[in-house]
Amino acid sequence: MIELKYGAEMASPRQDQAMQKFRENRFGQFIHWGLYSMQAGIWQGKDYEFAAEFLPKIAQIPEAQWARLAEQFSIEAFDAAEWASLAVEAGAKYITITAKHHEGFCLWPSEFTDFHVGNAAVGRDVLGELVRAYEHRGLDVYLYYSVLDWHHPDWRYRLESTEDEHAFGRYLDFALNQLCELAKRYPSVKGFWFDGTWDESVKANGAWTWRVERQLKELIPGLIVSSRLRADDFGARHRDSNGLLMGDYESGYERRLPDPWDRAVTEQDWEACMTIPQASWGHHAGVWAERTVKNSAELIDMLAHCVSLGGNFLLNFGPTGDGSLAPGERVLAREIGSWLSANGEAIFGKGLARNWAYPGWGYFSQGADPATVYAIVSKIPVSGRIRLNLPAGLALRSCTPLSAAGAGVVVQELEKSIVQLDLSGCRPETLVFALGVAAAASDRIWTEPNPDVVN
Ligand code: FHN
Repeated sequence: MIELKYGAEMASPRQDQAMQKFRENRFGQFIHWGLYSMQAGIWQGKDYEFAAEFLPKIAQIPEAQWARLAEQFSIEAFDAAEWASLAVEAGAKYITITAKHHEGFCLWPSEFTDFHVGNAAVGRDVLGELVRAYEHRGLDVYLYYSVLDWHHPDWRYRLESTEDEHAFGRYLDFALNQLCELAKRYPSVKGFWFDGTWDESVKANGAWTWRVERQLKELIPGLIVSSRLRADDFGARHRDSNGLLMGDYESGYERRLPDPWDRAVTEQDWEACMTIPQASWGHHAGVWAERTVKNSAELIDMLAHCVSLGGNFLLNFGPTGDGSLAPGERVLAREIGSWLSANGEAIFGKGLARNWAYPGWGYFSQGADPATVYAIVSKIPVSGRIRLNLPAGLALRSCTPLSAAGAGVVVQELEKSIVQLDLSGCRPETLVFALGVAAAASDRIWTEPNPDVVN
């Protein structure tokens, strides 16, 4: 073991109530919203095929010109309560909001910069409105904070001179002040989600990342901090130089999910974040983004994938520049929510079904009840039939579809420990079955005909 001053603080996952809640939530809504939402990936008529929030860099827009967009940020259509309602309809249990993205514009009136909503055309504490609205609807709120800041004159990508070191030292003081300000203004938030921490300048300041985590946790006991904040004494990120996770959960899965066979990932808490179009987090109005939009079946599959490996799924939404929710995203949110209202039992508070191998046609999940396993069937084969290979010593006692769509299932014992589900009579959507399992008492494993079978 290498001696570290700023490495991991825990050798195993946190088990306190706040962390249990994080784990049970499983499905969160990510919100990317800022000045870039008004431009929506388009500058002077040109559609930039790149993440909308990167427009100032991609279109090489001078900083002062970009900053003037705050004068147009009047967000007439913004209604925090409506946003919160849609999150509830989608079935999300928590929300992560970009308090400040790389552009540096703050959604709260910060006393440490002039570049904030209080000075923009809107002139209100938009973040405060969102925190209150989401909490009022029972959702946990997390704040996204980009350490990378394109607007601040003291930001440095790397430290090449004493002057750089001084400037960046001032920047780190500024960022810590802002973070403490956020924790004091919104003490009910459950966690901080960090980003923009990959540059050499931040990696050279592992001590600062360690201090930030400490200070925020002193201000808000039980606070949850993503691994992306942290660097250790030697600049190792997420995991310290001894391979131990820093922060409270692994937040490195971005627009990708772990291999479904990967059991190692279940040894810690983790969360994957995902865009609806291929690669834009901020609202993008271009054809490129529209062409790559995922459908609700794909997103539900990803959610189930994460849950089956004990992870959370944070699905991003990019509201438009006037504050209204993008129509396509409303539809997706409702479709996911409608699926969750029938099948959420297999998702919330569930995780890895130990001893059940990845089946290929979907996923297994399980909660604390050892007698129930959920089969989430997202890829129904052309034959309409799937096989359940039961772990040794277990028998199937019941197979109950969670939604009416699965009512036509026909269950058939093929041989000891192998059961076939014929789904050709079911409606073609992601089907979920609650499998009642128990120790095998005899060779006959399917005891009662399923009352729901339509044959
Ligand atoms: O550059 C950002 C990007 O805009 C977005 O915020 C994502 C969300 O995970 N994080 C960064 C890329 O890793």
